[in-house]
Amino acid sequence: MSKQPRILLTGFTPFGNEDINPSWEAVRELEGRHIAGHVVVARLLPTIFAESRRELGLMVDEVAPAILLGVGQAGGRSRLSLERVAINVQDARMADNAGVQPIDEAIVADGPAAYFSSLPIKAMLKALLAEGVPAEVSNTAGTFVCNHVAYLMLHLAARHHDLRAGFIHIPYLPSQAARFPNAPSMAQEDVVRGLIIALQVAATQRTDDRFGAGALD
Ligand code: PCA
Repeated sequence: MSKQPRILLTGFTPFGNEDINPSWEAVRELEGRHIAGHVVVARLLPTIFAESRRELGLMVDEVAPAILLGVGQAGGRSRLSLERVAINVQDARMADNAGVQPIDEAIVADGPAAYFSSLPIKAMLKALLAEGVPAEVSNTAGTFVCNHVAYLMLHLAARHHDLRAGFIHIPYLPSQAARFPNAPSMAQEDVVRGLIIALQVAATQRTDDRFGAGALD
Protein backbone atom coordinates (compact mmCIF):
# COMPACT_ATOMS: atom_id res chain seq x y z
CA MET A 1 0.00 0.00 0.00
CA SER A 2 1.08 3.58 -0.61
CA LYS A 3 3.01 5.54 2.00
CA GLN A 4 0.48 8.33 1.92
CA PRO A 5 -1.68 8.66 5.02
CA ARG A 6 -4.92 6.76 4.59
CA ILE A 7 -8.56 7.57 5.03
CA LEU A 8 -10.61 4.50 5.96
CA LEU A 9 -14.10 5.13 4.61
CA THR A 10 -16.80 2.61 5.50
CA GLY A 11 -20.30 1.93 4.17
CA PHE A 12 -22.90 -0.64 5.27
CA THR A 13 -24.74 -3.58 3.76
CA PRO A 14 -28.49 -3.17 3.09
CA PHE A 15 -30.78 -3.78 6.07
CA GLY A 16 -34.48 -3.81 6.92
CA ASN A 17 -36.60 -3.94 3.79
CA GLU A 18 -33.95 -2.44 1.54
CA ASP A 19 -31.92 -4.28 -1.08
CA ILE A 20 -29.41 -1.47 -1.51
CA ASN A 21 -27.56 0.73 0.96
CA PRO A 22 -26.67 4.17 -0.45
CA SER A 23 -23.75 4.43 1.95
CA TRP A 24 -21.87 1.58 0.30
CA GLU A 25 -22.91 2.71 -3.20
CA ALA A 26 -21.28 6.10 -2.54
CA VAL A 27 -18.30 4.91 -0.51
CA ARG A 28 -17.24 2.27 -3.04
CA GLU A 29 -16.88 4.99 -5.70
CA LEU A 30 -14.12 6.60 -3.66
CA GLU A 31 -11.81 3.58 -3.36
CA GLY A 32 -8.26 4.64 -4.24
CA ARG A 33 -9.17 8.34 -4.60
CA HIS A 34 -6.51 10.85 -3.53
CA ILE A 35 -7.87 13.60 -1.31
CA ALA A 36 -5.63 16.33 0.11
CA GLY A 37 -2.54 14.12 0.29
CA HIS A 38 -4.43 11.11 1.65
CA VAL A 39 -5.55 7.97 -0.15
CA VAL A 40 -9.02 6.52 0.44
CA VAL A 41 -9.52 2.87 1.39
CA ALA A 42 -13.22 2.00 1.01
CA ARG A 43 -14.62 -0.92 3.00
CA LEU A 44 -18.01 -2.54 3.57
CA LEU A 45 -19.27 -3.25 7.09
CA PRO A 46 -22.12 -5.68 7.81
CA THR A 47 -25.24 -4.20 9.42
CA ILE A 48 -24.70 -6.57 12.32
CA PHE A 49 -23.72 -5.40 15.79
CA ALA A 50 -21.19 -8.10 16.63
CA GLU A 51 -19.59 -8.54 13.21
CA SER A 52 -19.27 -4.82 12.49
CA ARG A 53 -17.29 -4.46 15.72
CA ARG A 54 -14.96 -7.33 14.85
CA GLU A 55 -14.48 -6.26 11.23
CA LEU A 56 -13.91 -2.62 12.13
CA GLY A 57 -11.12 -3.64 14.51
CA LEU A 58 -9.46 -5.78 11.83
CA MET A 59 -9.75 -3.04 9.19
CA VAL A 60 -8.25 -0.38 11.42
CA ASP A 61 -5.33 -2.67 12.31
CA GLU A 62 -4.72 -3.47 8.66
CA VAL A 63 -5.20 -0.01 7.12
CA ALA A 64 -3.78 2.09 10.00
CA PRO A 65 -5.75 5.16 8.87
CA ALA A 66 -5.16 8.77 9.88
CA ILE A 67 -8.86 9.47 9.37
CA LEU A 68 -11.76 7.10 9.92
CA LEU A 69 -15.11 8.13 8.44
CA GLY A 70 -18.18 5.94 8.75
CA VAL A 71 -21.13 6.49 6.41
CA GLY A 72 -24.61 5.04 6.89
CA GLN A 73 -28.14 5.33 5.54
CA ALA A 74 -30.66 7.38 7.50
CA GLY A 75 -33.93 7.01 5.58
CA GLY A 76 -36.11 10.08 6.18
CA ARG A 77 -33.26 12.55 6.51
CA SER A 78 -32.98 15.10 3.72
CA ARG A 79 -29.37 16.25 4.09
CA LEU A 80 -25.90 14.90 4.70
CA SER A 81 -25.97 14.62 8.49
CA LEU A 82 -22.63 15.32 10.12
CA GLU A 83 -22.90 13.46 13.39
CA ARG A 84 -21.67 15.42 16.39
CA VAL A 85 -21.94 12.63 18.95
CA ALA A 86 -22.17 8.86 19.44
CA ILE A 87 -23.64 7.39 22.63
CA ASN A 88 -22.72 4.27 24.58
CA VAL A 89 -25.94 2.33 24.05
CA GLN A 90 -27.43 -0.28 21.76
CA ASP A 91 -31.22 -0.07 21.65
CA ALA A 92 -32.30 -1.68 18.39
CA ARG A 93 -35.76 -0.88 17.03
CA MET A 94 -35.39 -3.85 14.69
CA ALA A 95 -33.18 -6.91 14.51
CA ASP A 96 -29.81 -6.52 12.81
CA ASN A 97 -28.94 -8.65 9.77
CA ALA A 98 -28.02 -11.54 12.07
CA GLY A 99 -31.42 -11.41 13.81
CA VAL A 100 -30.00 -9.88 16.98
CA GLN A 101 -31.85 -7.03 18.72
CA PRO A 102 -29.98 -5.71 21.77
CA ILE A 103 -31.95 -3.50 24.17
CA ASP A 104 -30.29 -0.93 26.40
CA GLU A 105 -26.88 -2.61 26.33
CA ALA A 106 -23.63 -0.70 26.63
CA ILE A 107 -21.35 -0.77 23.59
CA VAL A 108 -18.23 -0.55 25.76
CA ALA A 109 -18.72 -1.57 29.39
CA ASP A 110 -17.30 1.24 31.55
CA GLY A 111 -16.84 3.44 28.45
CA PRO A 112 -17.89 7.08 28.60
CA ALA A 113 -21.59 7.84 28.00
CA ALA A 114 -20.71 9.56 24.72
CA TYR A 115 -17.93 10.68 22.46
CA PHE A 116 -17.89 13.80 20.30
CA SER A 117 -16.70 13.59 16.70
CA SER A 118 -13.03 14.40 16.34
CA LEU A 119 -13.54 15.79 12.82
CA PRO A 120 -14.20 19.52 12.21
CA ILE A 121 -17.95 19.17 11.57
CA LYS A 122 -18.73 22.89 11.45
CA ALA A 123 -15.99 23.53 8.91
CA MET A 124 -17.22 20.54 6.92
CA LEU A 125 -20.76 21.92 7.07
CA LYS A 126 -19.64 25.34 5.87
CA ALA A 127 -17.75 23.87 2.91
CA LEU A 128 -20.65 21.60 1.93
CA LEU A 129 -23.19 24.44 1.99
CA ALA A 130 -20.82 26.70 0.05
CA GLU A 131 -20.60 24.04 -2.65
CA GLY A 132 -24.37 23.62 -2.77
CA VAL A 133 -24.60 20.26 -1.01
CA PRO A 134 -27.48 20.09 1.52
CA ALA A 135 -25.91 19.30 4.91
CA GLU A 136 -26.58 19.69 8.63
CA VAL A 137 -25.05 18.98 12.00
CA SER A 138 -26.93 16.12 13.64
CA ASN A 139 -27.01 15.53 17.37
CA THR A 140 -28.02 11.90 17.24
CA ALA A 141 -26.76 8.97 15.20
CA GLY A 142 -29.62 6.86 16.58
CA THR A 143 -29.13 3.75 18.73
CA PHE A 144 -28.75 1.07 16.05
CA VAL A 145 -25.66 -0.28 14.23
CA CYS A 146 -24.49 3.11 12.89
CA ASN A 147 -24.31 4.71 16.33
CA HIS A 148 -22.57 1.55 17.57
CA VAL A 149 -19.92 1.79 14.81
CA ALA A 150 -19.58 5.56 15.28
CA TYR A 151 -19.02 5.05 19.02
CA LEU A 152 -16.42 2.34 18.39
CA MET A 153 -14.62 4.54 15.84
CA LEU A 154 -14.46 7.38 18.35
CA HIS A 155 -13.42 4.99 21.11
CA LEU A 156 -10.48 3.92 18.90
CA ALA A 157 -9.66 7.53 18.07
CA ALA A 158 -9.64 8.39 21.77
CA ARG A 159 -6.90 5.78 22.22
CA HIS A 160 -4.80 6.47 19.12
CA HIS A 161 -3.23 9.88 19.07
CA ASP A 162 -2.82 9.90 15.28
CA LEU A 163 -6.37 8.83 14.47
CA ARG A 164 -9.36 11.13 14.03
CA ALA A 165 -12.86 9.81 13.40
CA GLY A 166 -16.39 10.83 12.52
CA PHE A 167 -19.65 9.63 11.02
CA ILE A 168 -22.03 10.92 8.33
CA HIS A 169 -25.60 9.73 7.83
CA ILE A 170 -26.97 10.10 4.29
CA PRO A 171 -30.51 10.16 2.85
CA TYR A 172 -32.17 7.51 0.72
CA LEU A 173 -31.31 7.33 -2.96
CA PRO A 174 -34.13 8.58 -5.23
CA SER A 175 -34.85 4.95 -6.24
CA GLN A 176 -35.49 4.06 -2.58
CA ALA A 177 -37.49 7.18 -1.76
CA ALA A 178 -39.75 6.69 -4.79
CA ARG A 179 -41.60 3.97 -2.85
CA PHE A 180 -42.76 6.27 -0.05
CA PRO A 181 -44.82 9.45 -0.44
CA ASN A 182 -42.84 12.55 0.54
CA ALA A 183 -39.64 10.67 1.44
CA PRO A 184 -36.57 12.86 0.89
CA SER A 185 -33.63 11.61 -1.17
CA MET A 186 -30.27 12.66 -2.53
CA ALA A 187 -28.69 11.68 -5.84
CA GLN A 188 -25.64 9.48 -5.53
CA GLU A 189 -23.42 11.95 -7.39
CA ASP A 190 -24.26 14.64 -4.84
CA VAL A 191 -23.53 12.26 -1.95
CA VAL A 192 -20.17 11.34 -3.50
CA ARG A 193 -19.32 15.00 -4.15
CA GLY A 194 -20.32 15.82 -0.57
CA LEU A 195 -18.14 13.08 0.88
CA ILE A 196 -15.15 14.36 -1.10
CA ILE A 197 -15.74 17.93 0.14
CA ALA A 198 -16.16 16.74 3.74
CA LEU A 199 -12.98 14.66 3.54
CA GLN A 200 -10.99 17.52 1.98
CA VAL A 201 -11.85 19.65 5.00
CA ALA A 202 -11.21 16.82 7.46
CA ALA A 203 -7.81 16.14 5.89
CA THR A 204 -6.66 19.75 5.95
CA GLN A 205 -8.20 21.22 9.11
CA ARG A 206 -7.78 20.04 12.70
CA THR A 207 -9.38 22.84 14.65
CA ASP A 208 -13.05 23.35 13.98
CA ASP A 209 -14.69 26.62 12.98
CA ARG A 210 -16.92 28.28 15.53
CA PHE A 211 -20.41 29.29 14.45
CA GLY A 212 -23.88 28.25 15.50
CA ALA A 213 -25.37 25.19 13.84
CA GLY A 214 -27.37 23.78 16.74
CA ALA A 215 -30.95 22.55 16.90
CA LEU A 216 -33.97 23.08 19.11
CA ASP A 217 -35.17 19.48 18.68
N1 PCA B 1 -27.89 2.65 8.73
C1 PCA B 1 -28.24 2.01 9.98
C2 PCA B 1 -27.28 0.84 10.11
C3 PCA B 1 -26.67 0.66 8.77
C4 PCA B 1 -27.03 1.88 8.02
O1 PCA B 1 -26.64 2.15 6.88
C5 PCA B 1 -28.22 2.95 11.16
O2 PCA B 1 -28.46 4.16 10.97
O3 PCA B 1 -27.97 2.53 12.28
